Amino acid sequence: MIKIAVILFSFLLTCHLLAAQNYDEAKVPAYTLPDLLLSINNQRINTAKQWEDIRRPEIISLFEEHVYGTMPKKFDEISFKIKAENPNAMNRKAHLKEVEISVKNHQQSVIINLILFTPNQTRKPAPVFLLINNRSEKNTSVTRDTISGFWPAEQVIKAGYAIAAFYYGDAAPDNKNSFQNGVLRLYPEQLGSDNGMKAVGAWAWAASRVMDYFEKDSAIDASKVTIVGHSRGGKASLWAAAQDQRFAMCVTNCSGNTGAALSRRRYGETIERINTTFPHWFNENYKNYNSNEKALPIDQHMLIAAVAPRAVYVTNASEDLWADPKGTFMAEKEAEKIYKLYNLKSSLPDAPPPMNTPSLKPPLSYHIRKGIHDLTAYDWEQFVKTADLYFKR
Ligand code: GTR
Repeated sequence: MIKIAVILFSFLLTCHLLAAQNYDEAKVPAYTLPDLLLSINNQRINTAKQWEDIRRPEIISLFEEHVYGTMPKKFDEISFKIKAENPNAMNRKAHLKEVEISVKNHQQSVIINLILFTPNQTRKPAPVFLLINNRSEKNTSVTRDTISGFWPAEQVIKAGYAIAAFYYGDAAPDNKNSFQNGVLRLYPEQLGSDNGMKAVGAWAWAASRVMDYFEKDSAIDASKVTIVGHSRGGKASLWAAAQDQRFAMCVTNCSGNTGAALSRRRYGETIERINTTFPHWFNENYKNYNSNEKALPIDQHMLIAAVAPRAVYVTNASEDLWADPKGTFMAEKEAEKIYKLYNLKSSLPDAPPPMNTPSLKPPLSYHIRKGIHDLTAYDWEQFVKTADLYFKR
């Protein structure tokens, strides 16, 4: 009887939360965004140096404390093993490496399996796109028996870039009962603290370990690594690039709430909703902001800004209102202030551009694709064009 009552109660609660999602622009509450250029001690930030010395580190700590959890920097050991290799993959167009990245800490270990294709058309170290794969591993098939727009490796190789991916579940299973069975085994202390990282933090941590590998592979130009993520993977790619400055460019595709969209707008998915459905993504402190966005000392424009002066590509899809396209574009627009400190001019238009009309020019790029919540060959085509401009190829 009690069990039935509990099930009924959680069902009603979920219905209530679902019904509460707003898609009406007129119902977006009035809000004030936290000031990017005002430090916690009320110091005005006027220069790139002040930004780098004071405000940026402050913002990263605030995101660690209130949202994604602390990012562990140390571990006892890292090793890389080439498990399989094929220098003539993709009809001789690419060199395939399957790399086992093994990290040890406190006698525990985690293995991140990296799939990497480098282009054979050049002998020079190649710039690379790294995808945090949050969908089926079929998308990153090494035999290429499946070719998908989610990771269009042939297309990217043809453009002269290396392309890589790891499966996010290697770092943290995407499940509220088992997310601990990955990177978090190395850092058990994180689990006991309210500001400890959970799954999104672990996915971003793993991306940094892949970066550690890229720095050792002479086929890769580690100064030209683009980290790509879609949706929950896009929240992780943005967090990875914000705090690990070795990533030269970040793609955050349809990342929505607690990705590139402003939380304070409460349009589409909200903090309460995301914390309820996915309690294993963000830290415990973040739950204090359920229906209480205005108490947050940050909003997501500050995460995009933390990537400056490096390049960021933000996207949306026209049918993906859940991810709040307007609030996403507005967040990116806000970040312009920081690029300006570096004398970097943004080419973003004043209002969101029409569908399928990318604003490509780095360092701040944006497009809204016609269609559903997805990562497609069209999106990748634009990322490659932007990388060509950014890396002057
Ligand atoms: C949804 C979630 C979004 C987004 C998406 C995805 O259910 O509400 O925040 O992460 O999943 O990852 O595809």
